[in-house]
Amino acid sequence: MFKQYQLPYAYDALEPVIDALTMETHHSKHHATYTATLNTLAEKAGVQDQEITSLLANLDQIEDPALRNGIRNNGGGFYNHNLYFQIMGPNAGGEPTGALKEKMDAAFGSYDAFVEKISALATGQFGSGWAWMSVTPDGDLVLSNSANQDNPISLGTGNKPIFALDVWEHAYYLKYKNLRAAYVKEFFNVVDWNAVSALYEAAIK
Ligand code: MN3
Repeated sequence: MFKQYQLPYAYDALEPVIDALTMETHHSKHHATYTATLNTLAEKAGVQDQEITSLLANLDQIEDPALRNGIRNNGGGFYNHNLYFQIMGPNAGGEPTGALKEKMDAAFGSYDAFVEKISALATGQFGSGWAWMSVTPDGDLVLSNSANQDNPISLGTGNKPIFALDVWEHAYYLKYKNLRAAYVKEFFNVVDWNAVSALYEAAIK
């Protein structure tokens, strides 16, 4: 049974960057539906007891193409939003600190350069998708984007995502309308770098 990440903050806690109605719809409708559908499909495929990361890394184990595709999309939607909601928070923003900051500066040059690079990936993703910062098996940091609910795990990169930026229209359209770049620019004001640091530390262990 896959359990949806429960928000430790209220739907309106990320105002004005993310409006309350977007948060409520995103978490209680979109994410809840991905989770429920994943549970139904995983039961059918007999993979309901696997870790989601292992399941997404080994989609080939599911022989039925329709089930495999459904689990790729809904399992991705489940995992991706768990991460996205986890790395946001109220009274957040600012810049990373400690070991994560040092690693990001080494990988991308500076925090501003990181923002520039991942923003380009987020705005440049054609159609629905995501932008990512991930840890490689060697402990390096890399940026990427992906379509639909794919992610670095389901794409078989072997990398562990620690930062997820949702650029599906449902993530921003109520407030930002067609202006994805405006949403991406504001998004960094609600990033909880303590949460990203914790994910980084776990990923390099
Ligand atoms: Mn979404």
